[in-house]
Amino acid sequence: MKTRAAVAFAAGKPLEVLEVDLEGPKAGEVLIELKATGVCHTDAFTLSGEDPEGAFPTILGHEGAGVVVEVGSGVTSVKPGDSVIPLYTPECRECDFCLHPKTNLCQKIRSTQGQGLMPDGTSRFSLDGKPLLHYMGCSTFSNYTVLPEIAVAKIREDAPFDKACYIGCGVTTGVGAVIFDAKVEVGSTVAVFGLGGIGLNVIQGAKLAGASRIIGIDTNPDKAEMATRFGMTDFINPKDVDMKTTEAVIDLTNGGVDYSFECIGNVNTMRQALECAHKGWGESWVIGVAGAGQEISTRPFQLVTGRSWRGTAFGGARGRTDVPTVVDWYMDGKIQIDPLITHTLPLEDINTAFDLMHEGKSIRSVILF
Ligand code: NAD
Ligand code: DAO
Ligand code: ZN
Ligand code: ZN
Repeated sequence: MKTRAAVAFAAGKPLEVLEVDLEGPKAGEVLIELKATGVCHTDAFTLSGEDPEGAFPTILGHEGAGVVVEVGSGVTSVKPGDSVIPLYTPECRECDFCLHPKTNLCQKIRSTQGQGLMPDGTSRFSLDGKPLLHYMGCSTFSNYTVLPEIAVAKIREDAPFDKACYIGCGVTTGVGAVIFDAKVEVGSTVAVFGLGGIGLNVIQGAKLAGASRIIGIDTNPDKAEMATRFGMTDFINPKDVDMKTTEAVIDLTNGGVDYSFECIGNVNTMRQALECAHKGWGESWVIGVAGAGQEISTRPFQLVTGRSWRGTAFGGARGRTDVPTVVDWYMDGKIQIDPLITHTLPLEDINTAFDLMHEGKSIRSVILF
């Protein structure tokens, strides 16, 4: 079939919206009509050429929501008409990782997904007879896409696609890091470095968990208003404080926070986030993805004295199991998404969504098909 898609032909070039060819689903695969997709920093990171795994030409996008159109043989968990969210972190429920209680990083299709291919080693997308690569196993910047069944979460039918798509990455990553991975307890103190699309979701996750104090840190003072609406109790702009950010957090919390989350992708703020965690028990969680070749450092004594340094991907969510729960939290009013969707655009204007992100004018832009 033909489908409209935004194609990334090369790093650093704007996307081109055109008709491409899409093969139907093979055994164990699902054809989905995307209704909406968010534009995330990771798409921009790959498009910039900074992503060591980035390969072109490709169809980017990994934060979508839509409807199942057709299923390949052997597919049992979804059927045509089901509302779904594509999963860049799949859940096969049978690999060593899925069977381990401490991780959500299913490895069943990791190697082919990393190469931009379906599990059989081929692509379903092509243009003029030449293959186009898939991206993060999702390629949601296409009106139609094909995914392995294990990379599809079935969600409730009353969830609006233009909001639910954000659960495919940003919402689950932030809220899930607090609830599924860190398991923040009622009354905890929390510091959040970076108040963008991820950090705001960490803040609302911390509020949902019952944190007593939520300290937000951002060099852009315009971020404070929305963060306060989402549950931030104290704001630190590193540019405005005389002391180091670490000391400012320690000052506010009588020795440091129980949990800190780095939501920027900067190795210096990762260090600050670790070092403002409380001696003896403080946990610091890295969410931000640093540029290729970057390294983190601290004095090992920070760890010897009881701080832990951890990382989290997709909020620790097991996609097929936990994404429907996050959708319920939204539909039940436990978490907010609507104020975070600052722009909606047609696919033809997708490059504007990248511009808005780079100019710091959007929290999340959503493309409506
Ligand atoms: P964003 O650009 O919306 O937010 C980053 C915020 O950090 C901005 O508000 C910016 O003003 C602030 N900032 C920048 N430098 C700062 C500094 N030195 N000190 C204080 N504040 C600073 O980005 P986002 O969409 O929220 O994504 C954040 C990170 O999370 C990115 O690195 C992204 O790749 C990563 N991410 C990780 C996962 C995961 O599963 N681990 C998933 C999605 C995104
Ligand atoms: O299993 O080795 C692996 C890969 C897991 C990928 C997890 C993605 C981490 C965050 C990247 C940014 C997401 C948009
Ligand atoms: Zn993302
Ligand atoms: Zn698995």
